[in-house]
Amino acid sequence: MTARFFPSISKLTYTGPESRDPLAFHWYDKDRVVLGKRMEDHLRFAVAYWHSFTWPGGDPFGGETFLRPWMHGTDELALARAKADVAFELFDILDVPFFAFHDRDIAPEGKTLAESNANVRAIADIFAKKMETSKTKLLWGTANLFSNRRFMSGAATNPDPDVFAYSAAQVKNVLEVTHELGGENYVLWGGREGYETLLNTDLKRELDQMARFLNLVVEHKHKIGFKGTILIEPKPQEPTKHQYDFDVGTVYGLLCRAGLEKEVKVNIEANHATLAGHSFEHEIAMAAALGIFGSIDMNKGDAQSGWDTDQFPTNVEDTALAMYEILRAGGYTTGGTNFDAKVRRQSIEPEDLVIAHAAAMDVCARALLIAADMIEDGALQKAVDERYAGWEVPANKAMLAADSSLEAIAARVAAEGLDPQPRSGRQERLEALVGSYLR
Ligand code: XLS
Ligand code: NI
Ligand code: NI
Repeated sequence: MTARFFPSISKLTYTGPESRDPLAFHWYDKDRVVLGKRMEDHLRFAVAYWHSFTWPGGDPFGGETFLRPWMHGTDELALARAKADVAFELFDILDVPFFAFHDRDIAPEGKTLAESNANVRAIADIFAKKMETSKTKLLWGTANLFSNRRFMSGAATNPDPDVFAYSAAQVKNVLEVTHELGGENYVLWGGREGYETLLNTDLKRELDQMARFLNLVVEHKHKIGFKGTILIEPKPQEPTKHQYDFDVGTVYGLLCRAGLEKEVKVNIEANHATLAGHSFEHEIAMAAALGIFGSIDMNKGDAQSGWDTDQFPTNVEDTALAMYEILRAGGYTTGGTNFDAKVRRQSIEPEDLVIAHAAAMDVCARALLIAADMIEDGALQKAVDERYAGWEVPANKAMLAADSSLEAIAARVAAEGLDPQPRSGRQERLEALVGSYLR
C-alpha cells in the first residue's frame, strides 16, 4: 500500500460558515471560547477505529466494498501496523483530540488468548509511540466480546463458565492496555449480554453473573490504579433479541443491584436511544438526573429502518437538543463525543471518510453554539423554574422531608381547603422559543 492513504488531503482548518469547501470546518473553530471553554474542550471529539478502519463495507446481502489496502495481505500484524498508520493520518487531518477502539479492531486474533493479547500489546506499543508526537489521545478502549462464535450465547452472561472466564481475561488485558495508553474511560457494551429466547434462559442467574463481572472490572480498575471512568453503553437489542443493558434507566437498575451506581456511568449512543424508543436527549437527561452521565457515541439512525445504521449526524436541531442536555449536565468530565458512525458502503473513496467526520464535527459545533445560546439566554430554564416554583415554598418542601406523613398532608389539605387549578404546560411556546435559537 502507499505510504499515505490520504495523499492529497492536508490538515483541515476553520474557514467560516460562508465557505462551501467540504474539506474544511465551517462551524468547528476549536479555539473559539463558548461559555468560558474552548470548543475543542467542550466537544472532545473521537474517531471510532472499528467503523473507519476495520469495517470493510459489508451488509447482510453482500460483502466488502471498500477494498482497503490494509485489509488485504497475508502478514496480519503488518496489515495491523499499516492500519495504525492510516488511523493516525486521519486523526491528524481531522485534528481530533481522541480516538476509541476494541481490541479486535486494532490487532488480529491469535490461536490462543495469550497470542491475541500479545498482538493487541504489539499494536498498543505502536500507538504509544505515535501518541508521543500526535495530539490524539485515547478516549476509551473496550474488549470485543461479541464477534467470535465463542460469544454467541453471551460473554459475562454465558451459560458456560469458561466463556465468563475467557471474557474476564480478555477485559483484564484491554483494561490494562487502556490504562497504559492513558485512556480516559473504559467501555463495556454488552451486545450479546441478553437472550434470544426465555425458553433456554435462566434470567436471574445471568443477571447475577453480569453484576459480579462488573464488580470484577471495577475491582481491577482500582487494583491497577486506573483513574478513568468505567462506562456501560446501553442498547435495547441487536444483535440479541433482548439486551440486559436496554436503556439508561435499566442500566441504573442493574448498577444499583450490583452496588455500583456511584462507580460506573453510561456511554449513550444516539441510535441506541432511538432503538429503545427514546429521544437522544431523553437518555442524556435521564443519565444526568440519575448522576451517571459519562460519554456520548454520536451518530444517528435512519427514520425508516429499525436497526443500528450508525450514520453520521446531520440534523442540527436534534443535535442541539442533545448538546443542551449535555451542557445542563455540566458538560463532559472524562467523556467525549465519539463518532460511532460509518460512511455508507457506496462511499468508497478515502475523502468520503474525511468529509463525513468534518461535516459531523460541524453539525456538533453548530449545535453547541445553539445550545450555548439556550443556556445563556436562560428563558427555557426560567420557564422550568417557574413551573416548579411552588416547591420552593417551605410548607410544600416539607412534604418531601423524611418526617412527613400522609396524615399530616391530608390534614393540611383539609385545613387549607386546597383546590389545585391546572396551568398550561406551554409546550408550543417553548418549542417556538427553541426555534428562535435556531434562526
Ligand atoms: C454497537 C455499539 C458498539 C460500541 C462499542 O452497537 O455501538 O460499537 O460502541 O462496543
Ligand atoms: Ni456505540
Ligand atoms: Ni451502536
